[in-house]
Amino acid sequence: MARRQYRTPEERSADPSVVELLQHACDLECVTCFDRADDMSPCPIGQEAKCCKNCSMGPCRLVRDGQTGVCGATIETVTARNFARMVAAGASAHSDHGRGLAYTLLDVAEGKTTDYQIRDVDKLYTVAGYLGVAVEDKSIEEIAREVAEVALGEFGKPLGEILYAQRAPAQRQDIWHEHRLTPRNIDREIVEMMHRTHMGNDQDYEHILDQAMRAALADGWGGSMLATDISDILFGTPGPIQGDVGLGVLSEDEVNIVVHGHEPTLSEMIVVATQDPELIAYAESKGAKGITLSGLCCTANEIIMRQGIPTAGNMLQQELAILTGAIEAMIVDVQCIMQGIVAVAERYHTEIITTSPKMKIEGATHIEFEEDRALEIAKQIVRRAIDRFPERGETYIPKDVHATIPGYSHEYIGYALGGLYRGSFRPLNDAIMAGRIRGVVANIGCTNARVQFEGFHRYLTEQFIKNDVLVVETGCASVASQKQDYMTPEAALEVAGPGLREVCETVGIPPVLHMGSCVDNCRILTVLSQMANEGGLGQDISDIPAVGMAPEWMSEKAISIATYCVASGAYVIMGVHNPVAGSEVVTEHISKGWEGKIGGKLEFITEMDEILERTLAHIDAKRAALGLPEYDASQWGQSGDARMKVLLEMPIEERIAAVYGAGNARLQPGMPEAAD
Ligand code: XCC
Ligand code: SF4
Repeated sequence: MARRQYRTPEERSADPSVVELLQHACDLECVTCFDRADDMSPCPIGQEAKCCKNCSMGPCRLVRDGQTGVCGATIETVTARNFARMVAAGASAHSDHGRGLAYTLLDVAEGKTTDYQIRDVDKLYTVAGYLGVAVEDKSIEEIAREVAEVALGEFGKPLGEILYAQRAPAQRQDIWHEHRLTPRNIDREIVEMMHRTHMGNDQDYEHILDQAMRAALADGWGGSMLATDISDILFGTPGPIQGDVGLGVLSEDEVNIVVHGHEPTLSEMIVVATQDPELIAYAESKGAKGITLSGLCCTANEIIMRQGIPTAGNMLQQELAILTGAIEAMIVDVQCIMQGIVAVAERYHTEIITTSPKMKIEGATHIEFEEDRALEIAKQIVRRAIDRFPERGETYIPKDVHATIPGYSHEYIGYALGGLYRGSFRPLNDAIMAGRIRGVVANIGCTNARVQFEGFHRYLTEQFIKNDVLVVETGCASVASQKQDYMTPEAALEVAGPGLREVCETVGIPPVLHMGSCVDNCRILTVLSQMANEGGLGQDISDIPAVGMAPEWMSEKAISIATYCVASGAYVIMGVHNPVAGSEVVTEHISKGWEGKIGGKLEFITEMDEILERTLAHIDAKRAALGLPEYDASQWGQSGDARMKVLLEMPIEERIAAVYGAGNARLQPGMPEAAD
């Protein structure tokens, strides 16, 4: 039998620090997800959604043309059902996260926990407005209690529709009503999705996929949006903050604690505990110089954008982080946590600590987190980590740290563009209308062991900003750009195209904006809505020259996000593989079919350059449909710091000639240079 082909570290990763650790893993003969991916090809039947196991007359494998399941289910029904169930699972994960935060807010309002506070009162008032909670003559606590109660009602109210649907542009709301896509309540749409895909129910692929859109909208405009809003109320609405990213943030001589997962309730308390002078002294008593906290996955996004806590890496770096030998404890809550970390941790002194009542891993320590004793438990966990420090052996930390400025919330972008009193998206719309900014790409989602780690993210982001496309990012994709040094304003000078560079220099923003974690993709929805409402770029999200993408997606949550963005009018491109490839009809339906029906479309494209081409073509087509001038890079770039920088790098003679024209007598070489 032919030996299986293993990819080289360079084939596995576009991030040099990860290449280094993959080589280290190889030297140690430590197995990671990259090896397991090479060891096991994806199941060809499951990959294309040709398998149904929804009842015990199956599992049925529909591999021949025209073949049906024992019950008669067609390939269209089976692929649509499988896709719909991915949406339901993804929507449930985001939404359950949102529910947890609503309960925390209720606890704070009722005084059941004093470890959390309401940090952003303005946001509380804003959200009260969205949820129809009157604020006159009420204390902050009363408002917070009512906001929490109405928010919790959104998950299961018996009548009506989710309130946040009204935050979409009017035309979008009409489209949703016309096709009965407006979610009624969050839980109901997910439950109905599971009901409809049970054996013997909905067997019309279009009808199944309509409900998939409704369940996804309940995520994007429901559970995720509530998660984001309540996180802002409790932990503060993000604004730009300086931070560091890369595995090099791990410390050689301090206790390293890594928080990994998604929910800010846990990580925010660990932040407080690691700053406790008593615990720092305790760490010193064990021979450490202090405590270094860092984050992985979306937890990292949550705490870097609010507290400036460094990010160690993204999803696929979780095992590799432990391979540094430098982590005393990895504290996890929910979502995207690979069981493989326990086996890697067993080779080291690292303790894996699970904390959520919803998740345990065999071989990990479980210390359950309770909101009313949050800080006490956080301190207990930190103390355990410190106790491990004397057991630390040899370390292998890549020297890889990158500066970043994350935290571009909807609110901050409005402020950056319009100022404190007249926060506005007008300058952004104007820049797109003029063609300085060609369009917008939301590059989001995961990293995936089946494709080269960050290969798509890095290549595509670079190409987009070179082509004057403003990029906004969340989740693991954003970590790739931060490690690529694209999330500092200086990146604009180096890489961005001339028009985008002018805008970035004027406003002082990076060409790639960090907008948060994966639930924060709803921030992108509200930004797009405001752009549509601002005027000049059509009436609806589907009119805006913008594309969403998750080229290295892996989770069911990513499928839910893609679906709610499409149902909100966006063109969304996903990479890796097409999970409905088993049916050409369904593949066509989620693309052209959905575009005809609701204005957005979903495509799975596995070639980088094809993603790039289709994205730019879509942006240009939307510009043309709006009657905007054709994108022309040669018009821009004659102003601003970039030109200044080029000038300053020239020898003085050339600089004078460039500024004043050759032979101009006003300045001659040898005259004193102006201060830089
Ligand atoms: Fe998970 Fe949110 Fe995907 Fe990253 S991007 S792998 S879902 S951590 Ni959300
Ligand atoms: Fe097979 Fe139909 Fe049962 Fe699915 S529901 S496993 S297609 S018999």
